[in-house]
Amino acid sequence: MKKVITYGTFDLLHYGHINVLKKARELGDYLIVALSTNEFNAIKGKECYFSYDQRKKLVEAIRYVDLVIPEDSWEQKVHDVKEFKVDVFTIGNDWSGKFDFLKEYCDVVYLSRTPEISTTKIKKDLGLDEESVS
Ligand code: C2G
Repeated sequence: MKKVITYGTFDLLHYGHINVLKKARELGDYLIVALSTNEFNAIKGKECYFSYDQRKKLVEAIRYVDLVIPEDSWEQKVHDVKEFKVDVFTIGNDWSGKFDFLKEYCDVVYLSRTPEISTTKIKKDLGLDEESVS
């Protein structure tokens, strides 16, 4: 069984997330999503609308996803690849080149992003971004 892993916040789940998860799943037979905890999002400088548990429930409901685990540090990827015997690490190409160090342990695939949508854009369009709310 070819196992794939990807990482992300997946806040305000949208079709760009679904596209990348579909493509990630198509790289193998089993997809693990390491979902950023709120504490790790704070390290990434992101503030989530949905809690970790709410985001986990949403991501677990996606047909392409087989397992959701927490992502709480930048350093856990090598451990995760070894622990889950992962064959492929994948992520959107906004991260292109950033995780090439994983090539020592598994295949590394950067997937094209869905350009026109983002959680930030959704918040802005709904007037929920910092400028609109302040
Ligand atoms: N994504 C996409 N198209 C979009 C928006 C997001 O393909 N329009 C992809 C991203 O490239 C990423 C995944 O969806 O692969 C999740 O995106 P985010 O929730 O923004 O995750 P990010 O903050 O990039 O977290 O350790 C890695 C980080 O946790 C990645």
